[in-house]
Amino acid sequence: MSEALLKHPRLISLEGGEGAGKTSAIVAIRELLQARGHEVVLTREPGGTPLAERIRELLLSPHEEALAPETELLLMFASRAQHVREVIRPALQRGAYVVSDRFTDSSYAYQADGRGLDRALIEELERKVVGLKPSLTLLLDLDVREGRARTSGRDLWPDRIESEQDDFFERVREGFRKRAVAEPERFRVIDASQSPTAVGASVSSAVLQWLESSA
Ligand code: Z5A
Repeated sequence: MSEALLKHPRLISLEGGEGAGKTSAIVAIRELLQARGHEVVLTREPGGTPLAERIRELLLSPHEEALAPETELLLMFASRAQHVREVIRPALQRGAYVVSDRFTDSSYAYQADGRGLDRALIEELERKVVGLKPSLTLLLDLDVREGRARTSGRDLWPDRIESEQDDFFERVREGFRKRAVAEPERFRVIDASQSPTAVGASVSSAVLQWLESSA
């Protein structure tokens, strides 16, 4: 088990609420990095390996028995531990860029700010189980209702977390925004209410500036 938290220079994450447009933004980042000759691994959380994807199913499907917040947190970290060991570390070690649709910031926002779990527990899990932190995190910030309107009608049923009330998602949004203020060197906040083309352009320009400043 690792104790140190390494900010890896080729690990990038995308964060934000439901419907913020992470899926399209991640494609823009891949194109930009590939055009510069880099290998790029796109991945997501929870999930990213066959076993972690099974944990994702457990996390997102509705159950007759309510999932305790602690169970939810530990399953998020079980999925992340597998993902880091099987996909992220090997890719970084061979020199690839890894772009993850969500990473540990989501656990702080959803499980600490949203569910009210102890932040110190998450910090300890992050240090001891994950050991890695992105160097660049793009926060796609969007009004909660606008995000929900974008995704409503997409699925037959909302998943277990999507079924939460707006006040839960307001706490999550606020949690992300506070993290961005606390770590301005790592976060770039993108206005996700713009058109998809404008969001893609803002994301690409943020990544380009970051690449140039870290060269
Ligand atoms: N979770 C957690 O609690 N703790 C953790 O540690 C982790 C995760 C890692 C699953 O994640 C859930 O797990 C998530 C957080 C929790 N729960 N929630 N809510 P997910 O990433 O699979 O779920 P998501 O973030 O909600 O995915 P999403 O709704 O698909 O969001 P998105 O990827 O950002 O959006 P998108 O698929 O790119 O776009 C959604 C729709 O909006 C689509 O129809 C687009 O065409 C449309 N769209 C996108 N951009 C625009 C713009 N700019 N204008 C108009 N319409 C747009």
